[in-house]
Amino acid sequence: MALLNPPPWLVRGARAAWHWQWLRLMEGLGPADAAGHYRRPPAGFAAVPALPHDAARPAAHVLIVGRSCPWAHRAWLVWSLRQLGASIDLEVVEPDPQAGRWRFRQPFEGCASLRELYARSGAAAGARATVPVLYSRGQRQVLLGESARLIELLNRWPGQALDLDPPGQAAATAAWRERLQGAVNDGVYRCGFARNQAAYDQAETALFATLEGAETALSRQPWLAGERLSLADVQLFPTLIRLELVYAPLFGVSRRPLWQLPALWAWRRRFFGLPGVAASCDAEAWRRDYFGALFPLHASGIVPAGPPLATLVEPCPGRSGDDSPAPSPVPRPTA
Ligand SMILES: N[C@@H](CCC(=O)N[C@@H](CS)C(=O)NCC(=O)O)C(=O)O
Repeated sequence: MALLNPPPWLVRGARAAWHWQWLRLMEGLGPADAAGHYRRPPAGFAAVPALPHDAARPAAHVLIVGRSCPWAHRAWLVWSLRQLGASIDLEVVEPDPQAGRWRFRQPFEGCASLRELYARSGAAAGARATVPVLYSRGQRQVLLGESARLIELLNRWPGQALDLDPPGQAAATAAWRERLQGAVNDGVYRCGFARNQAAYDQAETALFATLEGAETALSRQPWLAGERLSLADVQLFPTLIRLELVYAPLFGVSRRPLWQLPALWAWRRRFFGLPGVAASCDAEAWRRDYFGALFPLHASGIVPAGPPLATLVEPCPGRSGDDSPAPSPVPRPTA
């Protein structure tokens, strides 16, 4: 009974002990610098290989993704938009929350986990085994494990004649990609994994300033870098489609709900309608994985109810006239 009204010294002590423990647990999610800013560790297999000679051969390569991972999602999107399924198989790995690693649903090339595949490909012992990964069946080797480079390689891969780095807007695409990578794609993690208020404030300010810049760009053109769909749009989508479902409630990214940025809202709806995009979105899996796995941020492991995905890709609430038809440069696949 006494604990219902604990003495202040006990509350103070418990808070300090919990905070100390929390900081130790956060180290498991990722390193921070001395000022408490989250610093994403570098990816393995980051060197960009040449386009393989057997790139067009059916099933010679495999793109390994996890459903909840936004970095994997961008690679999956390029795979879908350029219809690369004829030459690259898609392998979806599942999280193993107890072991904290990705595992294959069926043994893959003799491996039960992604870590085994990394080790067999020559990764250092103890290296992070991250998705996405492009794997060569011929070489029995991971070729590339860094998503920003991987989407560029997949854009050069023989496939659908869609160029997601259109020459006429190359500079704008590159500038947006660079800005998004730090302030938005990693920015939501910088908010969620910040170790103190100042680190969070800095990341959150940069994130919303960039989203407001995107809102301005999208109020005068259909796609982020201009008239044509590009890798900049591909990079923005995985973060924005998880905003209300995961990042706002879990990472504290809730300064402005997206419906207050109507051009961004309409852009997200337009992108969602592109071929293959909806099939890459599994909101239930995202919420289960994030709320279930990120124990230091959500110790109970309870997965809260969230808005159905369909409500996030409806016309912007309370506004008419934003429901612009998709000026899609993506050819529809024949049935
Ligand atoms: N820099 C990598 C990061 C990818 C990444 O962090 N993936 C996470 C899932 S969202 C992962 O696989 N983590 C597993 C681990 O750290 O062990 C990329 O962009 O490709």
